[in-house]
Amino acid sequence: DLHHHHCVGIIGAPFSKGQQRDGVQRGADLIRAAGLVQKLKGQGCVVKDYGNLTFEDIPNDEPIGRLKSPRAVGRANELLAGAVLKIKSDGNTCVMLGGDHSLAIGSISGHAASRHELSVLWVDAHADINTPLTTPTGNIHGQPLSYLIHELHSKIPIIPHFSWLKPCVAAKDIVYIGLRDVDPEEHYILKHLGIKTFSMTEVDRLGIAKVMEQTCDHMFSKVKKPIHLSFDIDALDPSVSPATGTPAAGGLTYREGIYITEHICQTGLLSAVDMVEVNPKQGKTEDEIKSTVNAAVDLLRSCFGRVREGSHEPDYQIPNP
Ligand code: EXY
Ligand code: MN
Ligand code: MN
Ligand code: MN
Repeated sequence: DLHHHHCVGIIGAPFSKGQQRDGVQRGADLIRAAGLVQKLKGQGCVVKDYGNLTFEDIPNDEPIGRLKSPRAVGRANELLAGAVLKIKSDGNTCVMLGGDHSLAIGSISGHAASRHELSVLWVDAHADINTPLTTPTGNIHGQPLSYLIHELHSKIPIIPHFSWLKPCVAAKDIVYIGLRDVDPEEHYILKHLGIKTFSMTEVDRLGIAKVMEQTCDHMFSKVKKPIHLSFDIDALDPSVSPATGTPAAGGLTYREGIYITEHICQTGLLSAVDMVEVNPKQGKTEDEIKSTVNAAVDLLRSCFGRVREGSHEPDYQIPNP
């Protein structure tokens, strides 16, 4: 609401090498061009845009085993982790605009470096928890959580340009919402580690309000940790956000997405947000791109206090004639 202001620091990460479709590197600038900064300011946020990171080209980045572009992904995430740590140290809630979801490696690492412990809320059609040895595609955007989780540390090989990375999240501190396209190996990992998941089946069964109640019960069972929200736009149904690289039918409605972000805002514990996988080149029409980008902007607005019932300044007076 308007009664306390959110300090928001935005970092753009125009990076696409965690997957193979061109265009996703343009997500950050499109979300900005749709008026994100002005809209957040208009709802009372204090916003600092830290601009876009520049990622150096890494020649001869040959696959390692199945892993594609390993050095580029490692290096990009090292840079991003530093930028996120700086934004957190400046006292902001960090917004990372992707780019593909491999960027969660750096975003969560940088966030964790600024805080004792985090809860991670992963909103996605996919589990993104393949290891470098289970990945069916070699795309690192399908793997970020395996690099970040303590319990999987022994399953991650040594990869060049990843030596800076230390696991920083406990399996019990992760909650998923929106799953509907999970590889068998990933499903084993989720069950084996006892990770809390609300697939689309649970969203259907419980409704989004109970899902969020139970999500918060799980995240706050002991101490109230800062929340890292990692929002993959493909969590939403492709009818809402078609401009994304790996769309999956049967996703969250626009309203369910907004309910998630409104609810997380109300906890007062939101500390960093990723908004990833917006890919304009995957939209078939201008309207498809617009709908996807607008959904991303609206989700971010409700992360930072916008509520659908409306709001007003505490000292507002009806004008006298
Ligand atoms: N599970 C598949 C893989 O590991 O390649 C697909 C991953 C898609 C990941 C998208 C971004 O969330
Ligand atoms: Mn507020
Ligand atoms: Mn993802
Ligand atoms: Mn996804």
